[in-house]
Amino acid sequence: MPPVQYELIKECPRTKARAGILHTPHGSFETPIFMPVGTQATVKTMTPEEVRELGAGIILSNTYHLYLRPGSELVRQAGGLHRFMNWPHGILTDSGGYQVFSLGPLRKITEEGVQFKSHIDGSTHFFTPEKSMQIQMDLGADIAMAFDECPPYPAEFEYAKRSLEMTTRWAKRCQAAHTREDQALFGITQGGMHADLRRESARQLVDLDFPGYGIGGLSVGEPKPLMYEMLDVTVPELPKNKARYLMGVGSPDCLLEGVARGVDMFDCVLPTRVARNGLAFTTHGKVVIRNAEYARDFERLDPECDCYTCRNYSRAYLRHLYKAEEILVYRLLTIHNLHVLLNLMRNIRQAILEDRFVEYKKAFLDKYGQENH
Ligand code: PRF
Ligand code: ZN
Repeated sequence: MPPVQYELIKECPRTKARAGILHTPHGSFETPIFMPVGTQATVKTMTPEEVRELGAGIILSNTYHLYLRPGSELVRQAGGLHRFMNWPHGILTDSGGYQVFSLGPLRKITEEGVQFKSHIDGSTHFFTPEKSMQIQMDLGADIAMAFDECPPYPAEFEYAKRSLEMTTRWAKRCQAAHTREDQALFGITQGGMHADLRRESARQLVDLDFPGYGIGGLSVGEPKPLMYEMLDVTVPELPKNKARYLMGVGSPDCLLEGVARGVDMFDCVLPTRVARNGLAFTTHGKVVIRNAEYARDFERLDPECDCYTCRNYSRAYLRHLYKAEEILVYRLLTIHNLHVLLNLMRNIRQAILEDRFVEYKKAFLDKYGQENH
């Protein structure tokens, strides 16, 4: 039995949305699920207890960052990532592929792997599928991700085709190198913005029989309708009894649209990153707390939210903290944004279970408003 199992509980009769449970060595988590991002073995500004209290079951961390600092060997010596960071629940590590490709001119891709320069000290490193597996086995997350290439947007058909074929060969090398029995290895589908290539990639990876599938290469600058189209052609290729994870996507509208297309797992730096730029997601859209209009606004951040921040602080106070660069504001906005997304996922799941997902989605989006990026 693979260490991570997806259990399907209920399907929406009118969309591809589904409610399930993801069983891992560090607990079972209700899906659809949002995974807060803890790139450097910390969800920025939060203690693990606070993250847990907000309802998170599984978080994401990064091979690339932890390899460079403090080093995966050190994390292994500390007893693995769970113990090192004091998070005894689920962890998924991304493979480093995407982070390395995001370095742009600092990297060079060949069949063997990717050479890149550290963003910290400029030193040269080489990642291969085998190396990514070794690092992720050292980190010891519940779920490791295959080492993939995420083509830039837009990518020509020929480039995207060669890239997805290499990603499949890399996926096989990852499987051969991955030997940790208490860790699951998920494959990642690619294919650029080409429907045929998306299907081809998914079929090739399904043949390799991974215990779960990441859907990569989306939310890389394309218009949202195009991303939804790619999901529409990818997900039906994936097996029903395995988890599907849309990588790097986490705005409220994309979560709803992704769930409607059969996605079970999401991660995104958005809620934690924008919090540090003074931005809050609310049920009525985004609030830019630094704006002058909130200077004397003694209303709560979101009167419909029951998070710690909204129960206790006014917009005027949060704006004051932000203008004064007081670090408490980053924590307060992170608490709120994570609560909004985690609560959204709970509400989505309940709506699926009660056969009212379509109505819930429409009501949420009508109120939240449309976003185009
Ligand atoms: N591959 C990997 N990680 C990712 C992506 C990908 O394509 C994306 C794309 N949105 C985010 N994170 N390995
Ligand atoms: Zn709130």
